[in-house]
Amino acid sequence: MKNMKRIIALAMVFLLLLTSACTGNQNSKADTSKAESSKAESSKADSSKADASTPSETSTPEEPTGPEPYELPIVANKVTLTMFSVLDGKASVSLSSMEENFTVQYYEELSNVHIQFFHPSSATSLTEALNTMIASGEITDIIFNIQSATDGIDALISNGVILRLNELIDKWGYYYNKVFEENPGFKASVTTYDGNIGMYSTSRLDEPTRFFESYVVRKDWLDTLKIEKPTKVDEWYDMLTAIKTGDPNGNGQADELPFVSNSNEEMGIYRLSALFGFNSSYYKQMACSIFDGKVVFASEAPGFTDFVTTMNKWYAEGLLDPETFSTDAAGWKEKVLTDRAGSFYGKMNGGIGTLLGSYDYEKGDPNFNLEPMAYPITSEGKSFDFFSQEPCDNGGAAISAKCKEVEAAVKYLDYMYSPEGQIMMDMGKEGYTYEFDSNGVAHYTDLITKAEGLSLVQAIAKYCIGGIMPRMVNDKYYWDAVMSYDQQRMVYPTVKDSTRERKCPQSLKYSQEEQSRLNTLMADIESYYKEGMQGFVTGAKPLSEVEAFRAQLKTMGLDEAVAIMQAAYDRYIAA
Ligand SMILES: [Ca+2]
Repeated sequence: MKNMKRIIALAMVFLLLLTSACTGNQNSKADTSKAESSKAESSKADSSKADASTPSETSTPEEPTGPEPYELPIVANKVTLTMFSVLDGKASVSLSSMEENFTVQYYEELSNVHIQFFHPSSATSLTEALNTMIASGEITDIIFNIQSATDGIDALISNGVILRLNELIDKWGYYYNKVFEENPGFKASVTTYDGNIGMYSTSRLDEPTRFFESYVVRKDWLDTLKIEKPTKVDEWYDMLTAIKTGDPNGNGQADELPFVSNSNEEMGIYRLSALFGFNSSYYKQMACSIFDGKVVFASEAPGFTDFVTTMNKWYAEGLLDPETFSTDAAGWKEKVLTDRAGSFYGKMNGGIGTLLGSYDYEKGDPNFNLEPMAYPITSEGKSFDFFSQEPCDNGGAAISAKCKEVEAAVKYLDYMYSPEGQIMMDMGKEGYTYEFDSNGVAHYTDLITKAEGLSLVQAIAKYCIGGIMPRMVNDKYYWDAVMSYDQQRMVYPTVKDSTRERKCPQSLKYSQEEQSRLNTLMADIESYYKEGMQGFVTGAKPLSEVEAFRAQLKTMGLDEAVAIMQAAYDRYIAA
């Protein structure tokens, strides 16, 4: 198995070598020659052998050639770094600090870097905790969740709170630099308006890991009703109506709620605007879409009137949960688990997986089944995805300007991006917390899957750093290992082929002035928009006022806000 893995790794290195030779990346020579030497335990001899294969490097040794690969341990003598990071609820069930986490200790053994964690109290908001720490001047060496501080990255750098990492990555960030080279757009995503890189960003480098949400339906009800999953908008209406009128839960009452909502992250009717070819969820890119290179706010999208009119009709006909704007995650789950909900928008794990796992099949319907549905084909003949993730998340870790062990801090974060570091963070130690099967798929061992009194994700959080801070990369092994049901694995193939041509990029960059102006404008726009949407859907606001609503948003400065976003989008495209 190990040999096979190594052969595959070498084959991939060779491919990379070819690819970067063709694209002529600045740092490709130094990087590709070292890619195979990333194994933590591999000897120095390996890397020096690799050096010999890069003749052009030796002729101009003074020229910057990008970061050098390195071996663990990171430092010869143990150093301690302090780290601000949230103690995830899944870990706090069994740990009082991440210092007790097995993989944190294992990484310390390999790296010689001891991490002293500072976990903010769950009683204060993250923003408040970060702001307080920054104001006190007593700042940890590594700061996770830095994006939640009130000051943006550029301000934190210019105020001397955190380090600009660009030059440090050039010097020591071998694996992060490789990510830049292998993922077009990634570097632009992590670079601020002022050209700073202020953090190591959390990321999803393997494509399947970027897809973990979809529409979900009671597949057993569709079978009972003898209908297929809908692929077009009118088929959606037919499906919801059939659920409403066909008594699929068999209790003789029309008590079914054909589409239910979870108001958290606007996982409700806002996600249904994809049926009309635009994004209406403020939670996602401030309700913006891209139409032919233009940033368009929801109320200005061509399908807007059609969307709100349809939602109003569906609401009036009882096809949408009457609590669609008020119910929380608990309320939504309860409706699914008590056989009242027909469909919803939800997550692969927290939705499909959790619900399949917590349903009472003995008391309830033994055929209970949830499956993902594709984004439907709109009247334009296309299926639009607005909600998948990009390789670069918005979160990440910064390094304090007061850090005394900068090289160790950079490399501690950087190694998490190496192939070995990725699987170590997510899965722990091979042979102890995980094993590879004969197909090369990593599985958690019984230590985790049979941990007493802990759910799978809680057990993972006790022993590994999969899915929680301070890991960097959500890798494909973890993505796969946390799925207990085939229905969860169906999400990626179900939604991956939709076009993302109208999806507004997650990380548009603004100058500090632009950001502050945008925040001011959007604060009022957001509340007026959401109030209006709720009114139109529920009927509290007559549909005859849609035009006045759109006009009012414009008087509130919508055009100016969109112009700021448009400029940022144009820069993003040009980068
Ligand atoms: Ca019924």
